[in-house]
Order: sequence, then structure tokens, then C-alpha cells
Amino acid sequence: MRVMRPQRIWLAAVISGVFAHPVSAQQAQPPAPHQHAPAAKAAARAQEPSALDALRKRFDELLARTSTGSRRLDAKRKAQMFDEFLAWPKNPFEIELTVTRTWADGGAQFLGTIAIRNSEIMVAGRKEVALFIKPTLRSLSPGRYAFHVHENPDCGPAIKDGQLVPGLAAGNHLWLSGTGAMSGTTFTSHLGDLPDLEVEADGTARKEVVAARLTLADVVNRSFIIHASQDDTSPRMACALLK
Ligand SMILES: [Cu+2]
Repeated sequence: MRVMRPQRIWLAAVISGVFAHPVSAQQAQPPAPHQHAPAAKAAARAQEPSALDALRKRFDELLARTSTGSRRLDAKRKAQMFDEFLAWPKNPFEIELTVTRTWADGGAQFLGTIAIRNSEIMVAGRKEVALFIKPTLRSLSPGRYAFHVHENPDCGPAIKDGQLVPGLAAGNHLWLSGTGAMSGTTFTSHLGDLPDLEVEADGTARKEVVAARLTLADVVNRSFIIHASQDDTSPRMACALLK
């Protein structure tokens, strides 16, 4: 996890001078053609600029409106600033990601969205960064579902033991590197192990999930997987990605 550095002062200037309201990355995109079929809707969304491309564009626009952005920045410095922006607890961006059912072949069924944003929570009297994940999902069976960040930005199937397995291309859970042994506990290293996703009796999931210690920076070029039950090893039922 990154620590707040002095050079992030420019971010504070940005927030006070430029922003009034949170911005959704997808608000910047043109509206998709009206579609009824979930598969067609998922396909239409797949044609849109990626959530990460939209986010980069908004960041560039933001930077251009600051005194920092008016100077010539080399690509490396700009990329570093973008990374810092993603890890910043007060980052005002909310990013909406498309959630689809996983598939072995054919199209992906659109299930809804998750909106993710950085914020802060109080832990034992001190502030810590957290990623807030607001689902807007439907067409699911009521219950609790294992929910994780997986390491690859790929919702597709992959072959295991000669079988095409839906969602397998997402790879393993996200682990925090550099902490030594993989203890299996969230605090030490198992960052991708999110609280369960809760689906109501009407088949919708709307309850926000709070992932302590994660930021947008940790989920760029990753995927979110909703499993078929509370069991972490159950099939990968649905997926969203940020790339
Ligand atoms: Cu998982």
C-alpha cells in the first residue's frame, strides 16, 4: 500500500479548485444504443472505451486544468502521477464496471454494474484507506456469494484438466506481494478476499461492500469475481474487470 507523499499536494489543489462533485468514468462516454437482450447489451458495452481508458482521459483533462498540467511532463512522470491519483484516498472518481455472467463459449449475459471508489474508514480510531464497491445487480438467486479481486483483467474461460472452465482466465486471488509468507489472512496478504456479496430475496444486490486497505490502484488491470456460493472454491459465476 502506498503512503501519502508530499508531491500529492498537487492533488489537494486539484480537488479544491476543480472538482465539485464525484465523476463517473462512464458518464464521459456516449450513451450505448438501446438494447433489450442482456447478451446484446454486454456486447454493446464491450464496444465502448474501456473503463481504464475513460479514467485516463478524465485524468488528462483534470491535469490540463492545473498549473502542474500546464508544464510539459514526460510520460513517465505523468504515469507516476496517475498511479498516485488512483491510490489517493480522496480521489473523487467513481468508476462503473460492467458485470457479466462468466461463459465457456458464446456471449456474456449482462447482470448489472459495480461502482468503485476510494474513501477512508476509521479503524481503531485512525483513518485508513478503503475501496467502496456499490453493486447494482439483478437476476441472481438470493444468498451470500464469495467475492474476490483476481489477479488478471480477463473474465474469459481457460482450460483446466482438458475442460473449458468459465472465469478461469482471471487467475488467482490478488495477493499483496512483498509480505513474505502467504498466511491466508486478509490483513497480512490476502488483499483480494472481499466481504461476501449479498443478494436480496428479489434477486438484486445493492448493498455496498467495503474493502479495507484497497484502492483503485490495486484493482487496475485486475478482475472482480463473484463465485456461485459462499465457498471460495465454487465456480466463478460472474465477473467484472478494470482495464
Ligand atoms: Cu475468487
